Formats: sequence, structure tokens, C-alpha cells
Amino acid sequence: GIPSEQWAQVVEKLGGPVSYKKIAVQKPGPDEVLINIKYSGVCHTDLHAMMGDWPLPTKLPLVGGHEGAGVVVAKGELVKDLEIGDHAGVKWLNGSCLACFFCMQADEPLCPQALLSGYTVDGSFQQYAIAKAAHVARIPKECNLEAVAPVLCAGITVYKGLKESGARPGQYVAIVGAGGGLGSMAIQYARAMGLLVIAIDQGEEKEHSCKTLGAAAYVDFMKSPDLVQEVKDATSDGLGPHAVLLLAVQEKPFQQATEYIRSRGTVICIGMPAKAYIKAPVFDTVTRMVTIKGSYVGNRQDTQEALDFFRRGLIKVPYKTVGLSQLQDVFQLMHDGRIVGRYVVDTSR
Ligand code: 8ID
Ligand code: ZN
Ligand code: ZN
Repeated sequence: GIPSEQWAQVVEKLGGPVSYKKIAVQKPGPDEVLINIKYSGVCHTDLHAMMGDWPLPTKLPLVGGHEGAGVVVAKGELVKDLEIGDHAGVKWLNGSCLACFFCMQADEPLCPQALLSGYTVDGSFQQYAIAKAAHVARIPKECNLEAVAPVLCAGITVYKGLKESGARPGQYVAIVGAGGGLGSMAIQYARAMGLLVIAIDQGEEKEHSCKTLGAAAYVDFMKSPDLVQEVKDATSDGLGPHAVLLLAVQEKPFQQATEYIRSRGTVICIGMPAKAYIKAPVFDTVTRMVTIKGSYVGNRQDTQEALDFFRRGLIKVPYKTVGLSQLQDVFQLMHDGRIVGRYVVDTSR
């Protein structure tokens, strides 16, 4: 049966910390499902939410988390295509209106009425989470729920970003923040899509991880005397990568990317450092025909495609699992930039 109370990590005030406590289990509305979250990935977005980094207010008190993998345990009367016992995922897009200009063309992340898991509605850092059935990720039964959890934000987002970049098989993509959660996923998706990866991050542990995941080159942004030149030199003709995925949580690399991008290349902004701006010389942008654009999670189809790469065994990203009760420790490591790959929390402890 479904208990009336459950363990959750709750942000009570901006700046944190999270508090591990018992809260009530909610009942799903007519178009919603209740998912017994088994595992949840911890995304840097969860830390931004707790710290109030962005110009969009969160709900408070807030249960964060938006990489929640689990089992459907209850559903509303309008839900016809999900059954009790199905494996399902709570992702960033918890719900959208399904009727606006953007939703009508499956651009639902742009919906003005979008509900965001772990931000404007409670998310996956609890044992039982609610999501709109239309947006819940359908997780194939053969996928391990612990390993697949990080696909639900990190995987979807970088897969979509790579598609938005227009990079073709055999071309180079620079991945900035390659040792982190999104970055590790990005290396694997890029490789599966036939791209050559130039990984950029810091330290030897991340270097080892990036190379193990399949990066062709690694540039240490702390050690490199001339990062722009080193990134260009990592491409066979020295003209720079065809695409850049910016996943870092600092402003500086957003400026650098527009310098080492190949002419006619595309810079994709995904990471969202607090109060950051992207600035590029107009002259170079024009005369080198550089494209700079943002990419924001993915739609329902991107979600199922990203999950299918995982199901086919193409996405193996290092993760460490700790109890949900230890979430604050994970946030501390993340803040210090010391996480290689992803942390996953087990909601049973
Ligand atoms: O839809 C979206 N656009 C979306 C979806 C999900 C997450 C955006 N995000 C955002 C998050 O909110 C966050 O701002 O992407 C960013 C990265 O999330 P993450 O991968 O979960 O963070 P992480 O695991 O902490 O990894 C960040 C990495 O960046 C490196 C760090 O060393 C770390 O490995 N890094 C930093 I900070 N500065 C760097 C620099 N100058 C850098 N790497 C290269 N150059
Ligand atoms: Zn995320
Ligand atoms: Zn809409």
C-alpha cells in the first residue's frame, strides 16, 4: 500500500541547507501519476534552485530533484496509457499546457505555463512524487533504475544540445565541463552519434574519466597556458571544433568558446552560471559566421530517444550512489567542483 507519510529532503529557505524529514504523500490529480521514486540523480540545477541563483522564483518550501526513476503506484482517472507497476521518470518538465503555440509543435519546454519538477512543483528528492502523465518519461523495464536516473535530465539535455548543434558524424565537438554530470553524458552521446570529443575540465581524475568515456583530447582549463589555441590544435586541421556544448557553471568559458569555435560553427549554451552573460565580438561573429544559441532540456520525443540510447547500452556514465539523507553532502561536493560524473540518491535510506 501507499503510506501517508514519506521521507523527503526539503529546502525551507533559499541558501539551504536541505532538511531530511517526513512529509505527507500527495494524491495524484485526474491527469497525474504518483511515482514511487527509487533513485534520483542530483543535477547542478538542484543546487542553483536551493541557492536562488536564477531570476525565476522557486516554490518554498521545496522538494527538489528532477532525475527521478521509479514505479507508477497510483494514477488519476484520465490516465489511460500508464499502468500501475510501469517504470517511469520524473524529469524537469513536469507538465505543460499542451495547447499553446509551443506545446502544439512539441516545444513544450518553452510553454509559458510549464511546471518544473523540483522548482515550481515538488520533485524527486522524496519517496513519492507527482507528475503529469503526458510528460512522464516511459522507462523500459530492462533499464536499471539507478543507472538510468541521470538520463532524465543530464542525458536528455545533452542529447538535445548535440542535435541542436547540427554537428555531423566525423566532426569535432568541444564539451566544456566534460567531467561533470552533463559533461560525462555528453561525451557518451557524442560518441554514439559519431562525433569526436574535445573534453575541457580540470584535474587528472576528470581527465582519466573523460578519456575512459571516449574523449579524443582533454584540455585542463586550470593548467593550459593558452586554452583557445590548445582547443584549436586538438582538431586535425587546426581550425577548431564544429560545435561547442557549454556545460560549465562559470562565465569565462562562454567567452572563450566564441574564440575557438570553427568558422560557421555553433556554440550551444546549456550551463546557467548565476548572473552570467555571453559576450562575443560582433566583427568575428559576422565575418566567421558563428552561431550562438541556447538549448533547454528536451521534449517528450527527445526524452524517449535519449532513453533508447541508454537501453541499447550506448550510455555508460560513472555514478556514485548515496542515501537521500546525504543530499547536503552531495551539494557540498558539487559546489566545490569535486564530482566526477553524477551522484544518485537512493530514496530508501
Ligand atoms: O536545459 C538546460 N539548459 C540544462 C539542463 C540541466 C542542467 C542546464 N543545466 C545546467 C545546470 O543548471 C548547470 O548550470 O548545466 C550546468 C551543469 O550542470 P551539471 O553537469 O549537473 O554540473 P556539474 O556536474 O557540477 O558539472 C559542471 C562542470 O563544469 C566544470 C566543473 O569542473 C564541473 O566538472 N567547469 C567549471 I565550474 N568551470 C569550467 C571551465 N572554465 C568547467 N569546465 C571547463 N571550463
Ligand atoms: Zn537537471
Ligand atoms: Zn503550452
